[in-house]
Amino acid sequence: MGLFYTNKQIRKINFMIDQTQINFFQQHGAICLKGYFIDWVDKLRNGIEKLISNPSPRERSYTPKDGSAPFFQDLCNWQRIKEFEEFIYKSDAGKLASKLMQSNTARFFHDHVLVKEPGSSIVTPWHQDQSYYCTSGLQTISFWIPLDKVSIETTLNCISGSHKWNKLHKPKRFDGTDLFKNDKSEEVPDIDSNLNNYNILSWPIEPGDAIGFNFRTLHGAPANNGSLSRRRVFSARWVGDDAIFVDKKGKGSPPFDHLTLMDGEKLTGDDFPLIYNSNYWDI
Ligand SMILES: O=C(O)CCC(=O)C(=O)O
Repeated sequence: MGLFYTNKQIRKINFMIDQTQINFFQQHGAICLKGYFIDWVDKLRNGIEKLISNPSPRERSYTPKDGSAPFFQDLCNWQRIKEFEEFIYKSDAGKLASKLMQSNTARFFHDHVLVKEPGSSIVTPWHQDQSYYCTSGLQTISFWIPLDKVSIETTLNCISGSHKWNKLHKPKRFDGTDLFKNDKSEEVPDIDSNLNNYNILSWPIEPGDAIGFNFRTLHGAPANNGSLSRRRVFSARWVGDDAIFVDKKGKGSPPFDHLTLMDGEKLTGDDFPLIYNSNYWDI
């Protein structure tokens, strides 16, 4: 890893988060954080352009059959894109994650870039990220950080309280195919035909805002076809004290094929750096 920061450097914290926000996130499984990452917008945009011009073997982009613009996606690039690594180590995201997760520690899980080009007709289907992951635990958060203005029509939608349903639905690729072979788990319910049954949280977004959501929260996002602007998103995903490795016995997403951790072991190792620990850094 190219960057090393002392605890003092990591401790430069500029944000405020109060108990009302923590309670909101714990209760609803999602929260809108206004302006928290404003200082990182240009840097993350640069990182995304570098990534698009040199994607990883994990790139999974979707090109709509109707000829509209693509939906670019790539994962786990912080070890080679310096702007992403700096964000993880130097921004306040780790401490913010630990506070919202109510965890003493925040460990980085993975980065994910999701760019819907203007006019893209690809809808992100409803899903729970936890179903795709080689980790489990209740203390989790993803920061979905748009680098463009996102209207209420195209923003992320999260189902309030779904992180507490105690149920993980079948993971599917965004083209509708099953992620794991012979997966008999329950399908995601037909939310779009029954919108009145759910309390859906969504917020219009300015660059530098973030939506934080639990890995178990059901979420999805509309197409970008009503919009003339790009929808570039950097997503940073975090786990807390209770994170363990889960052997999904198949190629999850991210794949993390090279890990040698045993089922049930604490999630540690170079891929998952410990970024924040309140026992040492909350002086
Ligand atoms: O950006 C999107 O379209 C979907 C985001 C998402 O599913 C995620 O960040 O887990």
